[in-house]
Amino acid sequence: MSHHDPNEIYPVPEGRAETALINAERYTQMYRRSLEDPDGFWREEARRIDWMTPFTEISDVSWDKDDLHIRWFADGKLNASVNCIDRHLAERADETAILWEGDDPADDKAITYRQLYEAVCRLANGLKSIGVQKGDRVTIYMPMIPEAAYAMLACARIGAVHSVVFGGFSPDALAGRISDCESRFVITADEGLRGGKTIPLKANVDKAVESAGDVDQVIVVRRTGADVAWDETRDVDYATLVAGQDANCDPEPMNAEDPLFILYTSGSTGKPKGVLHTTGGYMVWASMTHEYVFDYRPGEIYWCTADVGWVTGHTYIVYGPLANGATTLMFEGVPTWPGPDRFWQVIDKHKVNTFYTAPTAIRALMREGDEPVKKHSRASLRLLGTVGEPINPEAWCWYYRVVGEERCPIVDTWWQTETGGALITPLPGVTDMKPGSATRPFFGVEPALMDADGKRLADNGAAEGNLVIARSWPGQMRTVYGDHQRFIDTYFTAYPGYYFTGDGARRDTDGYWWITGRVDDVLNVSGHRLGTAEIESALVSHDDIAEAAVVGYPHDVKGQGIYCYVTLMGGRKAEDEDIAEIKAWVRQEIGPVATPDLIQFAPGLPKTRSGKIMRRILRKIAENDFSNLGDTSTLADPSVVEDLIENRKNR
Ligand code: 6R9
Repeated sequence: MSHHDPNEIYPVPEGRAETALINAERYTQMYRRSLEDPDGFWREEARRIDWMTPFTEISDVSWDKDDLHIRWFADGKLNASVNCIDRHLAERADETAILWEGDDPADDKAITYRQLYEAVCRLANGLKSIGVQKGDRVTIYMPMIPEAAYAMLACARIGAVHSVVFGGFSPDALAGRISDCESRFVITADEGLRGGKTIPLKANVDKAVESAGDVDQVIVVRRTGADVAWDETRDVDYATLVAGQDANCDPEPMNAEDPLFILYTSGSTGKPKGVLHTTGGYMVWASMTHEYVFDYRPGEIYWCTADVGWVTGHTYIVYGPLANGATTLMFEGVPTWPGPDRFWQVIDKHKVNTFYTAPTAIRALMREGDEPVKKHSRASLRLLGTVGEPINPEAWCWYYRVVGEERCPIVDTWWQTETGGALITPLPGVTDMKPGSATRPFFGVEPALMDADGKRLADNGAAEGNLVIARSWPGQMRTVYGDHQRFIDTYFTAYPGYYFTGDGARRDTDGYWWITGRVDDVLNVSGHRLGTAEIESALVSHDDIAEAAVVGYPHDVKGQGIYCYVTLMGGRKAEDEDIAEIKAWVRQEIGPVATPDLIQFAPGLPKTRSGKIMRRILRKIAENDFSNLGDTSTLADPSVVEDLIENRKNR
């Protein structure tokens, strides 16, 4: 069993600072300037984007809830697709823009910047030909195939607003997202293909459109060639649509504050929010964070394993890397198919330099042991990244030691759909790492901590509280589509004058930031604040525990008790002594205050399809309240919930 000292420091690997784009001295100087002279800083930094009409205004922001507006570079005009494609043609038309790896390991292709240009222009013209106009919303419900990126960029080219809906969502979830933004166009595929299994995308769209109503046209890419139902008046074959189109399409000059996309994300209450990002600020943020956080150099192969249905796919598969002229790897499959070594096999096959994935994937692969990793050389790797949830030190260390062989820095990037790109993150040539800490703020980002009474805690020294951001940054979301009041209520009301992240955080004496999890997941046990992530991390550091989720439940004496859902290694069934052992373990790892009150062994945990544990459901079950579990439609495997309820009742 391993123990982790939270202050253990992993220095920037040798030689890295000398070659990195940003070293410690430069970080300090740039960070200071970004806060002290923001206008000067952003005026220069925004030049990384090609503007059709240069901006003269920098920012015009008020977070006052009675006059809330956020505008960056507002008098500038640009087009996102030009920045991702056209401007690279002079120098790298024949270099690979998108390196596609199919679900089947024998299936791959390289799309050059010139080919990307032509594919996007043809589709943009095709969209116009069926009536898509500037400002129209276009829903994209696609597998991870190049056409998904073409679709996003074609929308951007003509000023249509895309709303990508993850291909794993149900027809109902899709319908809700189509009707919320009154989208009249859907782009999809006949079927998706993941882990050797097909996903009936077109059939799902057919169902969704039936209930969503006003969809005029559905464009269908033939991915598997399956026989799908066809409505001659509504359905359009993608290949036919683009076949006769001109391979040039004049880009629409967009105002910096014109919408680029909507992306739906779950809140703690109510239906999903349509997070709206605009063009100028988002592109600056995507490009800048991609370059600096991943220390990106021309010619490198960069792989983010997210799906384009999530914000990580938007910013770090499509817009960020392409804005920088990178080669971005797009993977259709899953980490464990055909074998548990697929990631490492793909890394060797394509000589991947940067690999960016989620802690949940790392934990799953860690369970498979070191052998599948070591079977492949991974010699090309220079940098590793994580995103999506706090990473427990065990998983971090395995990733660092086994996958990266202690030569690759890990960038643990904290951010949200709402933030557009990374806000708190190490920089590879700058930041000494601590496993589990997202470390330090990116340029222009001023994080702060609030206590329960809404008082800002001191900016120096150790502190813990609710994480807010004290000033605007260009990549910030601008509104909730169709519900500006909800935007104000959710993010700017709890702490007037601040953006409220919904996360809790701790800052240590070195000024490092540790995200402790969503604030609704913070427990108050006998007056002590405990992050569920902290307890989970302790649990999974036990050799017998594969996965754990912790929630609070009402406790007569302590206020809240600690309820732990635990999955044992190898699906092993629990014995009586396991409970005593695990309680003692956590007590020892964190302290008596963190001793679990109840432990429920679970064969599986309820997760969203992006791998996030749905704590809301776990809290209800822990509270013995099975009647009101809310929306379970986004679960990867809904049957897990029935098992949990059954076990809870039998306790
Ligand atoms: C990019 C993304 C946002 C929430 C966020 C936080 C959690 C994301 C994290 C992290 C700790 C990290 N989160 N990255 N927590 N360390 N490096 O995941 O966006 O799906 O909107 O989720 O995810 O709780 O508030 P999104």
